[in-house]
Amino acid sequence: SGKEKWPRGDETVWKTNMRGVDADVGDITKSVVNHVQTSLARQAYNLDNLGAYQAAALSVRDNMLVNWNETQLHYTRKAPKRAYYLSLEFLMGRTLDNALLNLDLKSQYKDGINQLGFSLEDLLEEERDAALGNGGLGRLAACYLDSSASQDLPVWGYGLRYKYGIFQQLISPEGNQLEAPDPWLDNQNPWELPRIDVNYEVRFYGQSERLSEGHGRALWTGGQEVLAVAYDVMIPGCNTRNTNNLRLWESKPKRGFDLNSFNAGNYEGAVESSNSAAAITSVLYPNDHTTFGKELRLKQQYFWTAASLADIIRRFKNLGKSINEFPDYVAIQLNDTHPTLAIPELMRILIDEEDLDWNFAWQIVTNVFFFTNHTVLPEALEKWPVPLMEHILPRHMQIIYDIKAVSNTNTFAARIFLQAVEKKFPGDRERLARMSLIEEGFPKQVRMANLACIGSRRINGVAELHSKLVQTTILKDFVEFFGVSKFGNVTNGITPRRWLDQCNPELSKLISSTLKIDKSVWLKDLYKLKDLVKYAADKGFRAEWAAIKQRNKERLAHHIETTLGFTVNTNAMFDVQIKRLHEYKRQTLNILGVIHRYLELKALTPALRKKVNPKVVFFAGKAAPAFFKTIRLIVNVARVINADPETKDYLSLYFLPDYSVSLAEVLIPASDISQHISTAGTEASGTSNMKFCLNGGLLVGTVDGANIEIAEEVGEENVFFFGHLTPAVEDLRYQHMYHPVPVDEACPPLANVLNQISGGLFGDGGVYEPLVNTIRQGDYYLVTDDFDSYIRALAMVDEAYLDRDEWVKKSICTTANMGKFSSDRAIMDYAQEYWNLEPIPVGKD
Ligand code: NBX
Repeated sequence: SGKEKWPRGDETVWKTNMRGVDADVGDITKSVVNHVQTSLARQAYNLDNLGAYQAAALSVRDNMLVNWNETQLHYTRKAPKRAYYLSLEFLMGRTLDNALLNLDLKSQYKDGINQLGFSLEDLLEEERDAALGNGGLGRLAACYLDSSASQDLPVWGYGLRYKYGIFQQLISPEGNQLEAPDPWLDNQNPWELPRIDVNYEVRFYGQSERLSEGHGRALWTGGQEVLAVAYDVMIPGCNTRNTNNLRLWESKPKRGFDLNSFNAGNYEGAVESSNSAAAITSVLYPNDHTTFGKELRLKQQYFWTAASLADIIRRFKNLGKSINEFPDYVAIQLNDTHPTLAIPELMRILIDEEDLDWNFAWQIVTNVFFFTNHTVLPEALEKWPVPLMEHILPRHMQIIYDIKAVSNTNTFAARIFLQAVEKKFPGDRERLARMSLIEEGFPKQVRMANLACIGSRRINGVAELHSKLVQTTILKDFVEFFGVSKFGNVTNGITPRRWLDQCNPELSKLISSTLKIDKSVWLKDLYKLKDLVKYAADKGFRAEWAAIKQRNKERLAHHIETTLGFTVNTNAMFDVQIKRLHEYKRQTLNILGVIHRYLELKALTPALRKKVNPKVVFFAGKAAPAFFKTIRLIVNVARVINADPETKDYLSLYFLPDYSVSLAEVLIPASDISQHISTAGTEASGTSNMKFCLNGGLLVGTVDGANIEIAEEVGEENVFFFGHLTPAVEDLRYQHMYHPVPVDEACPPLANVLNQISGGLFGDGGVYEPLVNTIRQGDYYLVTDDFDSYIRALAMVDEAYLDRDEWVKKSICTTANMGKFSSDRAIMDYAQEYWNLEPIPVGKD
């Protein structure tokens, strides 16, 4: 009962026994040894690196928990408005190093671990990546959690606890991608806290019966009920006690198994329903940009949004406020359309369970949700077949039809849109059809972007150009309907904690000592880096800067040598393209450029070749099945080039398998240049471009996504731009269609490259025929149209690299001007311009 004394027992006993954060080495070794003995039940004399890592992790976790508990208590007492980041993907990577740095305990743990006979660096390598994401969208969510905690903002993440994260990529001897499961939880995960007591029932299938005419209540019964169980992951802020939470849901059968079947001796039937419940959170879908029509994926989306909303509403109700104050206490960010079912789900709760009137419920809903779009590629816009939705979520399908009817005829629509449309475009039925939540066809489909757009308070894109394109293409009708103020831009950002301090410790140290400020200051105000510009003129500083880049290249070479057995030439320029493989990202342009460079080298005399700057090209990235051929080509080109005695000192090429956050942390600090070469208008933002530049790598790129804003900040003289601009892209595609020009005429050097591939220079040319023909025919992503200008940009890179002093200046000025791209800036934008959220620092009042 509420009158119970709390805490129970003797309050002073509680207080004197509450632990704080371990500050000195003695406390740390004691806590690690304690975990070895008790949590792991192991002995000091047969402890391996994995065991020592686990004990160290548990000890660090204890320290995080002290702060986590304090933070949650503080938030509960202060009862501020909170924001929730709903993302089907969180690509967290490793935790231990990041936690040690954010808690400022790294040097103490280093000493303590040393005293116990281990090396902290070795232990860090024992940790498996948490890879619950495909690429940029999932990693962005992870950076945003770090920035929310670091700026004391009361933000929680909600996602799914997949048993298997993104697949492990293997490359077969022929160069094909092979996929293996990622059993990341097999060694146990010290970073998650199971909350068996926090669970919700989620219904699927069944019947929905309307209880009144029109848009009133309904009763949804029957079907299958699945249990959602919470697992909490602590998110420590940098240099603050604020520690936020990422809550991941696991699906479980509601009852262990079906007792009737079990009693009847039908053991398999008895576990069947438990298997289907567990399947919901078993695996992350590995496709980026398309995964539609799959029943299990739809079930994942609903399972996760229903459990998260139930949890958010329960927390809100504990405040004792009336439901109409919900938008004053809760903001929910929808990371792409994947959580859009939260909109009809909140309607269902408000109407069917809270008994609110339809219009009132809709007013609450449209003040709670915010929607971020991450792509304008038309094939990537999520749609669900109406029959599938009706089957799995009958009540939500009714609500979607109600929203459709009401939003097209009711107050706001009629007043603002329909009348205006009638006046401006009498009888414009096409416009209504485009804006409808339902796409006509066989079958009819629900358009999730339209639903997210109608149901949200504000909508944003992820870089200036992208946000413009969202407003002028896919959501144009909605801008004309709602007015432009509902639409905005928040340019993406990256956390400088992981993407500089953690992955490039030497550079971080040099920055702090040069600027004469503690790293905790500039890491939380990245604009401070600007002061580095004046040191670009300092020869000694440039030498140190260049030496760090060199050591990072050696670190990468060492990593490759020990994991893959290749010896990499560290005197070469390192040129890196690492990202998901996708046609629009144009890894093909890069590999065709490499072949072109190889053919040119072959044509030189040995004496002239000696004047060429050596270059090593790195690729990494996982592919959806449609793009396997590109990997195969890269691997087979590498095989030929790396074995050619005439050229191998001047050009070599590596495809590094199984790209991950941890691999990125080694590659990025080692790059001289990196490639971000999407067809203009197709890459919404890109975020690795920011990571490379922050680490002093220069950018080769198209005028696309956040490349544009990076060039604005660092100066166009420090970026190697090439290619057609966005407005030209459509015209070129039109020309391809109606006035095709053969590639031999359009671009002879490219035609030569394609002929060499077909001719078998890299093994059976027939294998690559589909890929090569796509380009010969003038491909949709304009490889032919951009090839010449791409080759010229790379020639300019070579020329600039010859003047090493100038190059290092460019590198310094690039890092110095990356302040804008801290995810702290981005998340503060969301907090102020979207969520209306205040920082709630722990222990400061
Ligand atoms: O989101 C990416 C964009 O392509 C990048 O330009 C952008 O920088 C980044 C962050 O805003 N999108 C992305 O990574 N999408 C997915 O991974 C994805 C995964 C599943 C799915 C659709 C998209 N069904």
